[in-house]
Amino acid sequence: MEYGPSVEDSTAVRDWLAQRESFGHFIGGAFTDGGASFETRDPATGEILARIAQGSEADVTAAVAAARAAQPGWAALSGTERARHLYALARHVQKRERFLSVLEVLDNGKPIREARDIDVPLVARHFYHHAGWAELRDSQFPGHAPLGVCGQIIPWNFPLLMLAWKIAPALAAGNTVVLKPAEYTSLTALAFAEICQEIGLPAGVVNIVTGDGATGAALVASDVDKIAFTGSTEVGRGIARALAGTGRRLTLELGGKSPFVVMEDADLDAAVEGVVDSIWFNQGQVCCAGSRILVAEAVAPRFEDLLHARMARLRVGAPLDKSTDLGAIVDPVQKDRILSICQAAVKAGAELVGGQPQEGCFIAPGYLRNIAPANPGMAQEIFGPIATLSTFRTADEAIELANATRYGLAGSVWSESATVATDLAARIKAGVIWINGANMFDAAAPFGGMRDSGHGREGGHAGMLDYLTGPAIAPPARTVPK
Ligand code: TXE
Repeated sequence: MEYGPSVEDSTAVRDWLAQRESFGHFIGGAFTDGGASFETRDPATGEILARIAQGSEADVTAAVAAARAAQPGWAALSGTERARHLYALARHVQKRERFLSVLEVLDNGKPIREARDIDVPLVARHFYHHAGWAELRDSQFPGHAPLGVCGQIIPWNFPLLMLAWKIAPALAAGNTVVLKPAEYTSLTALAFAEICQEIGLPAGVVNIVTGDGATGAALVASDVDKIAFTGSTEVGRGIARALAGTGRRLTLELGGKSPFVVMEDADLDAAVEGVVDSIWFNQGQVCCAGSRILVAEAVAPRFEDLLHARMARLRVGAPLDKSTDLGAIVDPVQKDRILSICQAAVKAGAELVGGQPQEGCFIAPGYLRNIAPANPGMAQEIFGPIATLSTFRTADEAIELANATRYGLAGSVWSESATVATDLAARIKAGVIWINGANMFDAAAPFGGMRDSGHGREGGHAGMLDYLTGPAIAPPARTVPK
């Protein structure tokens, strides 16, 4: 029996958009109206979805004032009370799982399978996990205090998930927030604002100001106690310069060019599947994507055959179609950026396999082979569905290649030997290493980079510390068992 394409129904989301048309900011528990705005589009079709408010300096100031006013009350709640709100956010995200997944797909272009099975469930998981930390804060972080008001700037590749990574720990610690979503993808943040209203989150605890880089810069310049930024290394550097000497806290989660190391004894089928999860997940628009595949020379021909065959079976197409593997690139500007890096790589001598542009915002999966270490495609983050493929002879050479980057976000090692894998993992300079796996996330596992990939951690105990002051009093001395 043949199955036709099964397409997720978007009627509920379209009704929701039609009722609103134009979205204001979410400040002090209510939506604003009027003011300058811009269009947000479905990258798969080019259709205009809604108009979004362009946040001014005055909007940012109003949002920070609302967050400042709400913060003492929020921090004074018992851990159990704060946890109750975080549990409610988690539960309501789960209840609206389908709605939020479809909205994310329309705004961002990612395949529905990914939004529904990965992004939105992880959003709920982050709020559940951090509800636990809200309850445990005083016992686990004695003497620490919340920072106050946190400004949070997020990118467009995982819009709702990045919101959860930022808001959940901040609230658990007793901070209030002003969050700025990316200009391409504001819609799920605004739907989340409605959830905040629905669960009765105290006004001003979460504020959302939409807009572009200028709105983000206004937030950086505002009277906040911390900036948490995820985005490009260039913008992250500018933010670090702007905050230098102000005493304000800063965490940066920036780009990457993560190595994906396949040793001679690796399970090659599993490793090929790992590449699919690594660089062709979310069209390669993933900060920790395993974008530099490094394969042991002895198995490289066999690995490449398998890779090529698997790549040919991937389906590029309508993001709401449940059989789609790769959806749309988020915006034509990003598509052009990806293609120009690939062209430069080819001009410098690399061979591009697949990776052809298609009509609209689509690019077929691909990889660059025969690529020299100095090729621009090896150095720059492509942030699209194109990996590089190079070979090595020895483990030392693999490490040398893996660390030949200014980034240090993630890495992945494939070997059937636990000794080989753990030895290599320890020698790769990156914040996160996966063994025989890739792009695996959990709210309990701290995520973050080193070098040009930024600093600070999100998730787990380490992530909580980035939203708390240092201990005001010395923690109780530990007794060492004899
Ligand atoms: O990022 P920007 P862009 C990388 C990736 C991508 C490239 C460019 O390589 O191709 O960056 O993407 C806000 N002050 N990553 O241009 O501009 C902006 O409005 C304060 C990797 O979209 O860094 C958005 O909300 N904020 C990355 C956010 O910063 C500013 C994810 C990210 O946008 C600002 C995204 C300013 N001066 C891109 N200028 C990752 N680590 O996952 C912009 N913004």
